[in-house]
Amino acid sequence: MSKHEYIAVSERDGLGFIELNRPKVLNAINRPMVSEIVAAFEEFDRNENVNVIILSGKGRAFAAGADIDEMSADGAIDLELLNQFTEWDRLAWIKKPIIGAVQGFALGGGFELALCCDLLFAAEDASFGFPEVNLGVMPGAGGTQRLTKLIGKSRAMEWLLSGDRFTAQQALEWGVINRTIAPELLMEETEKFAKKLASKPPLSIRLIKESVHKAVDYSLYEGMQYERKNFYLLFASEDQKEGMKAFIEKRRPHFKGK
Ligand code: DAK
Repeated sequence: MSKHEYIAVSERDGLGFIELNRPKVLNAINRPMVSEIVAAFEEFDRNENVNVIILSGKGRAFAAGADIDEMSADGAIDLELLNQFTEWDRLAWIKKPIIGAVQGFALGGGFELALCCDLLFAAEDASFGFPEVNLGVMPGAGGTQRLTKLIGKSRAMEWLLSGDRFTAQQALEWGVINRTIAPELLMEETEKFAKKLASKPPLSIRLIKESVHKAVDYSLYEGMQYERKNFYLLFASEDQKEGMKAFIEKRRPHFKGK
C-alpha cells in the first residue's frame, strides 16, 4: 500500500513524479497533503536516481486552492500555533529543478504551489487565479510576494485584487509560465523537457537553480558574488573535468553528478 493518501509518487528515467491526488475535490490542498507534498519533494531531493521533479494534478485541476472545508472554522491563533507555513517554506529549499505541469484550475494555494516550481508548462485550457479575496481573506503562502516579484506590481495588483481567473495565454504573455501545450500532450512534452535537463550535469543544474533564486532576493552585486562562488565550486567537480575533456576530444561527455 502506498504510504501516501493525498498524492501519488513515482520515479523513472531520472525523473521523480508527484501527482496531487484528490480529484473529487479538484485536488484541494489539506494539511496532511501539504506534509505529504513537502516530504515527497525532500525524498526526491535526496534520491540519487532522480535529477528532475515533475509536479502535476490528477483529474480536471492542478489544484483549486487550499481545502476551504478544513480552513473555514480556523481562528487566527489556531493558525499561528499550527505554524504550517514553516513546512510549506521548505519547498523553497529543494535543490533539484521542479517543473510544474498545470492542467485545469491552479487557484489560490494551488497557484502558490505552482509558483514554487522553477518552470511551469500549462495546458492551453489551464486557468490561474487568486480567488482568496472573494472569500474574505488573501493569499498567505507566498502569492502576493512571488507573483509580484515575477510579473511586477501593476500586473500582480490586477491579478490579486480582482480575484479573477486568467487564461494560460495571459499567464504566458505575462511571463508566469514558460509555455502552453495542447492538453493531451502536456505530460509527454513536460517529460521530454525534463529528460533533457536530467541528462545535463546535475551539479551545474543545481547551482544554476540556486543562483537564479538568489537573483530574486539579492542586489545585483551580491548576486554576482554568489554566482561567482558557485562558478568556482563547479571547477572542483569531476563533471567539469569530463565536460571540458570531452569537448576537446570531440566526444559526448559522461556526467556522474560528482
Ligand atoms: N476546497 C474544498 N473543496 C473544493 C475546493 C476547495 N478549494 N475547490 C473545489 N472543491 C470541491 C467542490 O466543493 C466540489 O465538491 P462537491 O460539491 O462535489 O462535494 C468539487 O470540488 C468540484 O467543484 P465544483 O463543483 O465547484 O466544480 P466547478 O467546475 O463548478 O467549479 C471551481 C470549479 C474551481 C471554479 C470551484 O470549485 C471553486 O471556485 N473552487 C474554490 C476556489 C477557491 O476559492 N480557492 C482558493 C481557496 S483559499 C496554506 C496554503 C495556502 C492557502 C492557505 C493555507 N497553508 C500551507 C497553511 C491558500 C488559501 C486558498 O487557496
